[in-house]
Amino acid sequence: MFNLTDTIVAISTPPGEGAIGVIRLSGDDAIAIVNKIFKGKDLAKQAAHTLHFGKIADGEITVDEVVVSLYKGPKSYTGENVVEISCHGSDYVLQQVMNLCFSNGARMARAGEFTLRAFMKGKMDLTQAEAVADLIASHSATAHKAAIHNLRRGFSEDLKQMREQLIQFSALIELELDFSQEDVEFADRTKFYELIDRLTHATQQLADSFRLGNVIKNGVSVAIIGRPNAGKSTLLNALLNEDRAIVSDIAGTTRDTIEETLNINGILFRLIDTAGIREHSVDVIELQGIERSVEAMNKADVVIYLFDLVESRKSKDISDEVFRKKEELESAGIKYLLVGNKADEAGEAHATETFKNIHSKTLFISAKNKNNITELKHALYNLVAQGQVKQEGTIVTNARHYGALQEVLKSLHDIKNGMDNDIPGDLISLDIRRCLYFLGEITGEVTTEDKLDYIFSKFCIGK
Ligand SMILES: Nc1nc2c(ncn2[C@@H]2O[C@H](COP(=O)(O)OP(=O)(O)OP(=O)(O)O)[C@@H](O)[C@H]2O)c(=O)[nH]1
Ligand SMILES: [Mg+2]
Repeated sequence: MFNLTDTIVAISTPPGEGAIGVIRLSGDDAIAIVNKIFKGKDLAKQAAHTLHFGKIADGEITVDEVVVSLYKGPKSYTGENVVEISCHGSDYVLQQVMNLCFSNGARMARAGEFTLRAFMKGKMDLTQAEAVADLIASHSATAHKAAIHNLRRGFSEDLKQMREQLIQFSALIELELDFSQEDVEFADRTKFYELIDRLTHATQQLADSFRLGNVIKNGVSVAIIGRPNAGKSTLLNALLNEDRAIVSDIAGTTRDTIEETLNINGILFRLIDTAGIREHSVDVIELQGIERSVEAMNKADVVIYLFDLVESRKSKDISDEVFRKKEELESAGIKYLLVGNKADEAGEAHATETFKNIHSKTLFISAKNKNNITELKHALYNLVAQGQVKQEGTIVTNARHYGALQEVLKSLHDIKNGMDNDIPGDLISLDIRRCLYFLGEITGEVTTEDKLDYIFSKFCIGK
């Protein structure tokens, strides 16, 4: 399915004008192809890892002045001959150079094909290849850190050690099978139990880190929900520290949802300000806004339910509603914070007294005066991180890895069960192989072309 013998070419910089634009070629003929269109030194005679200034020409016509970088396989990103042509960053120039590469025998690279080749040539394993994509897509310090950790084989090393320990043991068990007549035990069962426990613990930790990993990679959506005039837009502005949303004392000011991102301790939050929800609106536009609010609430990872403490002094309706909402959110399994606003006007004493039953889940703020906003940010962060932000070590950020880890856990469980029930060695051996298979699937030691195709097709061209 993969043709790995062609020489491939792609523009590796994003589209649009830029100071430079880079065209990358990889394959046996990369140097020969560029040599045909390059006016300058004879590239065939140059050493690897060198830079050369010259022109790219189409016959007599100069297309651009460029710098060419030469890499000779296997010491290159893909493990093949690689040439990068740094042109001036004009879409037109880049397209002309691409055309010249095509007419001299290169073919357009498929999405992720450079990195696929690096994988196929053993320059990196799958977790590293995937980390390349994650690194390029990282928008926050934690996402960046997780990607770099994987790019530098952090995760691969964890898995390799697990695999090696398991393989050793499996070899001993298989040896026993060869001597089955003699009823000997080479594999010390107590040690094996210990090993399986250790592996289960390590795998469970990796799998558990995915909840956070997912958050790191994709960010957290936070819907700010509440009655009209509760101060939702004021809160959005206070969290962002800018006047993003219109604030007024007219109930029903916000009509549409407004989304902005906020970085708290390296995790990206997408804050969504919504139209205030009231039961008896007759305004068609407001009703549509309310519909969107409900939708935002249902889709959000976290809901901030904001209520007005001044109103709650006037009527018990508000606190009743807050208690009801709490039940609702809890039974829907939605993560939430209950936040009482306008504490500046209502007074903390009233607030603490009224909401003492749900005290641990409630925060009192003044969005207008920016009081307790830092505490609210902490609460948001803790809600998603829940004390498991590890500073070091692997955080699983990839759903594919998570899926495979679940299978590893299942097989470890089966191995242990088998031993508990004294099942024959050859059956235990099968479970061990299954476990090894799924460990190997993560790094790509065992894989199929279909799977690779699926993984790399999500990359962009030129990567
Ligand atoms: N005293 C006081 N007033 C506040 C506070 N926060 C917001 N307000 C006022 O409450 C009113 C409503 O604020 P908004 O932020 O527009 O309320 P909202 O929840 O977005 O309202 P809708 O968009 O209509 O649903 C404005 O007059 C704000 O100045 C606060 O912390 N203290
Ligand atoms: Mg508003």
